[in-house]
Amino acid sequence: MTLTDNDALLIIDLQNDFCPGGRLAVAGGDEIVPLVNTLAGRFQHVLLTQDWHPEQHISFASSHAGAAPFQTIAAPYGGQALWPDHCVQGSEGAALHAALNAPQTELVLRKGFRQEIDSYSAFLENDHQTHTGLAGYLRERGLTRLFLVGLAYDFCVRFSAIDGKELGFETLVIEDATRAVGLPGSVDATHAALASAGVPRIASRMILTP
Ligand code: VGL
Ligand code: ZN
Repeated sequence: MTLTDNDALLIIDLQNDFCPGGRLAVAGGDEIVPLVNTLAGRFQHVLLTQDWHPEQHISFASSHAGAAPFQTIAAPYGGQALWPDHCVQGSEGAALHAALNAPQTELVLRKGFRQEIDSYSAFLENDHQTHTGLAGYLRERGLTRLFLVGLAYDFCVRFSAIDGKELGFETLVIEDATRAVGLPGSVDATHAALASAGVPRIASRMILTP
């Protein structure tokens, strides 16, 4: 696959709290870092996101009396899964994985910073109305095709990819450069949702082999 100046690698939430030892650890989350670094070296444009929550965020189970992580509550904007406290603004858990090496990264987009709205997607918060600004940025920069990697496949990668596609960007997921949270059924649901949205899952070798 030939990459052009209109292509961007979008690295989703490769942060300590989503890696082993973190507060919302994704199995093998850290394993993808070397591959992400290699991929980043092939792209002319690299962007990344950081999950970036205030204390007492709506998505934290600890913010809701009697609630436990991985339960779903009714938020004003619809169902919201609850998580352990994670990616608190400025904390070590919210920092990018120390081995992530993509110094040419042009944009760091933080999301989920509103107390009352979570944001899995890099484009639209969980109310599906509040924009993060990423679509406007990409359009102004002429970046038309996005390759997604990072964490977690079945949440932030999933919703970012589908919103990107729906907002008019050609969007692909490099599946071996992701890892999943893996709640019951979440990986299969993600495969199906990406397929019906027209987001291909590709292997990193399609980028890395000439
Ligand atoms: C994520 C759950 C909560 C993710 C973020 O990055 O996939 N998952 N916050
Ligand atoms: Zn989060």
